[in-house]
Amino acid sequence: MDFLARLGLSIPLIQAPMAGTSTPALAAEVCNAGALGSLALGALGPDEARRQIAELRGLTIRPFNLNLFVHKTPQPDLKGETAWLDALAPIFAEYGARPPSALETIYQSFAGNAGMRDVVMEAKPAVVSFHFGLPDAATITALKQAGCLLLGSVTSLAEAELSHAAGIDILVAQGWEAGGHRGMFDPDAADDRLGTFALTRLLVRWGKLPVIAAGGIMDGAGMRAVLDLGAVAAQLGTAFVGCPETNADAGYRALLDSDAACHTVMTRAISGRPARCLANRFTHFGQRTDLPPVPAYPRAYDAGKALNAAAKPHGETLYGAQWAGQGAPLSRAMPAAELVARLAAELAA
Ligand code: FMN
Repeated sequence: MDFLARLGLSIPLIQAPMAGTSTPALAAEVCNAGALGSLALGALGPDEARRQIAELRGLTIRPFNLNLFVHKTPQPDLKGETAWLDALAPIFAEYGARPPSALETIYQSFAGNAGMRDVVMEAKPAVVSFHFGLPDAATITALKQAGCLLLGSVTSLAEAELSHAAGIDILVAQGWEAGGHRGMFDPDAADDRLGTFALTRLLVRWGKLPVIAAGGIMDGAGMRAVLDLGAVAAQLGTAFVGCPETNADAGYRALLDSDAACHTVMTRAISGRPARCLANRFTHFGQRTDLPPVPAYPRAYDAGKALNAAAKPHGETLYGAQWAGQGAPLSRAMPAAELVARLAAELAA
């Protein structure tokens, strides 16, 4: 399959979906500049998802990607979650606050989610991508019959094999360098922590599906490198965080733009799943060795978001989910259309 021709792209570039950070405006600018823009629907319910899709459609007529989280639905664990909240309580207290009395499952998985399935089937986007796992066979069949190209994030050959067997069209090979949540299907399984370079090459040599490389790619040279490894395109997340079109707040932008960007940490403490974040007070807390187990995703994120909300009014922005990949020091804050044009020029140079 000719990925670029099928989607009419002029550059082999995908703006990564970034729940909480990417916006319809960002995706539209990227699409209009000739790359593939993505809307992250993973943390949204059907009403807000419909609203964002309509906003995007109002800003571009070009193909776009809708992204969904397909994680296992967590079981509440009152005892374990109380222990976690007790461990966080002293930090909340520093800001005159208390942790939530109990954790909630703050958003639903796409697995078995009829409401979100309706949203995506109505929208019939050119591309649908999955993170954390795969939907059931009936959903995959329905989306393919609707003409959607299906992308699945994978972090290993085993996940690639599952994706291939399920009917996924293209793999997004997410390396250990990548910013944001690691797409591994089972966050408790052993993780070989394959880097983007090794994983991309492994999956290209395996040869069953086209590969999009993701993780640590920040400029045209990085894109060229993964194309040379055999990828059909590069998916960049961190590179777009500093664009004015994102929802990143001032604290996140400032940290990304500082020497602190040289330090990122893979942590579960913020959300309950491994995710790469700029080193901050939350990742530092997560590195303590005396903590109880972090509750399941996304229940732990309920407390993580509450802590950030408690600290921010006091001027403390370092409890945010400031996701970024290892390439963060290479980030360039500029409008998305300019960034896409810059990447295209660098790639062509
Ligand atoms: N991937 C998803 O599939 N869905 C998401 O909602 C999502 N949110 C992210 C949020 C942020 C702020 C970042 C930086 C990444 C996110 N990712 C998400 C991961 C990206 O798809 C991609 O794997 C990663 O950005 C690639 O690494 P890079 O950040 O070094 O470019």
